Parts: sequence; structure tokens; C-alpha cells
Amino acid sequence: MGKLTELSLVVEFAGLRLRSRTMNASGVLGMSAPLLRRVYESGAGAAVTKSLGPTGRPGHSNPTVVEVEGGVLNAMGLPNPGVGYFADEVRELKREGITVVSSFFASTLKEFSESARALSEAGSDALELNLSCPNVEGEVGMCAADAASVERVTAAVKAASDKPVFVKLSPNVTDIVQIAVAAEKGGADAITATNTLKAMAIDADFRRPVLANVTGGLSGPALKPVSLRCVWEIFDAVEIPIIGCGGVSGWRDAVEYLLAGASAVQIGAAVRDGGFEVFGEVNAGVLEYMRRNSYGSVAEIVGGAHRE
Ligand code: RRO
Repeated sequence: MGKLTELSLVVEFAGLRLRSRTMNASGVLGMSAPLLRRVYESGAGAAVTKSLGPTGRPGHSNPTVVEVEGGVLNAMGLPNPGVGYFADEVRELKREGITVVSSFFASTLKEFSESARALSEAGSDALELNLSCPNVEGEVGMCAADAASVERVTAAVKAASDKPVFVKLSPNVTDIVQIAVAAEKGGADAITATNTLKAMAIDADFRRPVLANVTGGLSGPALKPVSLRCVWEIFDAVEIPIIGCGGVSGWRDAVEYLLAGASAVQIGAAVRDGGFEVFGEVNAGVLEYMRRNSYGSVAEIVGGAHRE
């Protein structure tokens, strides 16, 4: 057990050194350098960009977001300014010493490789491969549903970049373990678990689906037990670290993810409306939990619920 004064949230994983175990979830506060700067200044260990495509996209028509029981549904439709434009924002953040994880998606191996190269050259500290957006199935299919595709895309991105690669997986699959193992085989340095859960809302008065896209991705507290189960299952099957994502809104949620096997957590719905303070609150709460329970390091907590 370490001395109390030495307690630290620093984590070294996937070749990366993060000053804390929290990040924003991609898509939330990740659309511009100023917002990502605020995320980092608020205590996040890294700032994660909105998922970037090879070219800009306007996204789906409104309504794209609706509050539902226990969370939020979104069908943004991958609105983003494109890798080329955002590479400059990444450069700006790197000049300020901010740790940046660039999230991206594409629809061909060539585009995945080119985007990975461009975002790496811009100085991204790590890449997050988004293979799991639930809102574009009709267009490009959800790569994260197929283990062979996940392995192939991961390997192509690893070949194009020397940066750590996180692979973000979907809970909308029969067996997430099989997909996580494929990502690891492809060379992934970490797994992010999970993206949103496919869901929908219907308005009883209008008698129509609320979202223009009809279906969307559920995030927030209702997603937590699902993503937690995914982290739990993946932890037993892979050696690489896991980043828990889904319904973290306080330190207790973060600790539960650590106990399930996550080494870090991403926070999305809880910061959606500018709740930047949650990063500091989670960091402080985890430290306090360590003190109360005589943990010397966060590593001692990771996977703790699996041990007898
Ligand atoms: O933009 C979106 O609609 C979106 C993305 Br890229 C994603 O990965 N997850 C999600 O819930 N929405």
C-alpha cells in the first residue's frame, strides 16, 4: 500500500501516459478546439474529438436528440468537418500541450488508413477507431458487428500509424467478446466499451417516431449496466486495457467500471450540457475512495470485482 500522499490517478497504458482516468466520450464537447481545451482544463486525462470522417458531413436532419427515461437518444448522423479541417484543430491543441485522442470513422480500408495517417501526423496522442456508430447502418453498415472486419480495419490502421489505437465497440452485438478479441488480434492497444445502444422513441400524440432518423443511440444512466457488463466480459478475454464508457456521471460509476476491469472511463451524457466539473468530481471521488479503502494505486482497483 502506498503512502496516502503518493496516491495518484496517473495511468500508463497503450504507450500513453494520462494524468487522470477520465476523458470525454467522443461526440460530446469534441467539435472544436476551445471545447476540447475546456475538457482538458477541467481535469480530463485526455480530450477526445468528435468522430471525424474523410470528408465533412452535415449529419441527419432534426430532431437529432431527445431525452428519454434514464438517458438521451441521439441520431446525429456523424456531423463533422472532416479529418483535413480538424487536423489543424489537433495541431492547435498539441501546441498547448493537451493530450488529444482523435476519433475517426471511414467506409473503406484506404480511407481508414489515410485518415489514421493524417490525424497521426497532426500530432494526435492516440487514435480512437469508431467502428460502432448505430446511426449509419443503412449507409455503410456497422463494422463493429463483424469480427473479421474489425480485425482487418484495426490492422490497416495500425499499419498506417505508430500511435496507440483504441477500438470503440458496440453493445449492439450478440457477442462483444468475440469482437474485442478480433480487435486485439488486429493490433488494438485498447478497447473502448461501449458506444450507444440502438433504441427509439415514439410520440403518442403525433403517433410518429421522435427522431427524424427513426432510431438512435441511447446513452446516459440507462446504458451503464449494459456497458458495465460488456467491460466485465471483455476483461476476462483480452490482455489490452479497456476504457469504460456509458452512463458515468459520478465517481461511484467510475469506480464500478474500474472494478469491472476498465483502466479509464469516458464521460458523455453527463457533460452534454456543459457540465465540465464532472471530470474533477470523478477524479477527486476516485482518490477519496482509494483513501477510504486503503488502495495504493488505481491499478489495484482495476478488475477487483473479478477477484475472490
Ligand atoms: O454522430 C452520431 O450519430 C453518433 C456517433 Br458517430 C456515434 O459513434 N455514436 C452515437 O451514438 N452517435
